[in-house]
Amino acid sequence: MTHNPFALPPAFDVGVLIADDMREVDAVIQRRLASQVALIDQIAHYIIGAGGKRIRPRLVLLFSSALGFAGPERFELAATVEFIHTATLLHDDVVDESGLRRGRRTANALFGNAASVLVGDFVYSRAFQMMVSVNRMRVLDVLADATNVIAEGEVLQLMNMHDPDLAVEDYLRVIRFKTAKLFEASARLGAVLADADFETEEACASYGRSLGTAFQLVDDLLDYDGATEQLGKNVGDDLREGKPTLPLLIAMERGTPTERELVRHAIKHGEVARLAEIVAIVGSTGALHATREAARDEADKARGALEALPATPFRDALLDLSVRSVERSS
Ligand code: GRG
Repeated sequence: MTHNPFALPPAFDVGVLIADDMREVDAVIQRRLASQVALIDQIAHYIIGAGGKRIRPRLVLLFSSALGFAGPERFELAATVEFIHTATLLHDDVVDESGLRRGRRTANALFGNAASVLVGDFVYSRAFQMMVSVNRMRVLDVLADATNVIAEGEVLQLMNMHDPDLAVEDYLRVIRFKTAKLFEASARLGAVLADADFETEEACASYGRSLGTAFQLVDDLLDYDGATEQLGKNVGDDLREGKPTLPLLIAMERGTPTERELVRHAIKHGEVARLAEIVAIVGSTGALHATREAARDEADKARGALEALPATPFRDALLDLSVRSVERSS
């Protein structure tokens, strides 16, 4: 079988329902990635070709279809949110000095920081050309707001680094900004395209927000759980940066004084020498389990929001996605 870089891992395959639509999105992605500048072409194709789960474009497609919109603008906007996501990854891997992404060396590791940031800028500004092309002010409104909030989230996260006393609500604020906002915008765009009423649009946005929050909670717990090859990134990266994520915050709350001190020290100093012990503490205190439960609660909320939508196979697919997003191990 030939390798299809756009195939969704089984855990995220919501069936053949939108398979044709996703192929259309991939065609837009390929067309819109084109640049006469060889290095842009090379790096942009490198990161996009590595695949990824394509969850955000799926939200645009599933919500617009669930609300009866079938115009080609949905492909353009689905590709747009994937481009915004890709630009943030290119920038984030530079900021985090990450070496592995989607099971491959990161663009910064291969091509250098400057090229990664600049190609991120290209992909990001291409996304703006694409969103303008659908000629709807509300679309610009939603995406300008989302990208601004994502950037705020990253800066907030930077300010929280190495702080073992971070409050859970401040941690949650960061993940709502840096991750959930783009999920929210993707879902909302489906409703905007379909000219849905205010309540329906807010329900779609609410699903996206909750799903995105659940998704990041799982992302954070996998950093202390997943095997590297399954995860496609390096376990312990968050600790190396001194990121106080929920698994660590809960482990400190529940651990013995000695365990608490070990985790505090690791956050303060970005110390990974005792990663194995910290992974053990996160497991034995039940912090991993509690983080997964927090994600399940958010996914429940997401499912509740779907009640505002008509019963269609697209809504069923969104229900399914909320379960798989939380139970995933990669
Ligand atoms: C360019 C608007 C802009 C902002 C720059 C660096 C930055 C500010 C934002 C980074 C935000 C970020 C990387 C959040 C994490 C989001 C996240 C959960 C990424 C992983 O998403 P998946 O699992 O990735 O959907 P795949 O590889 O499947 O596409």
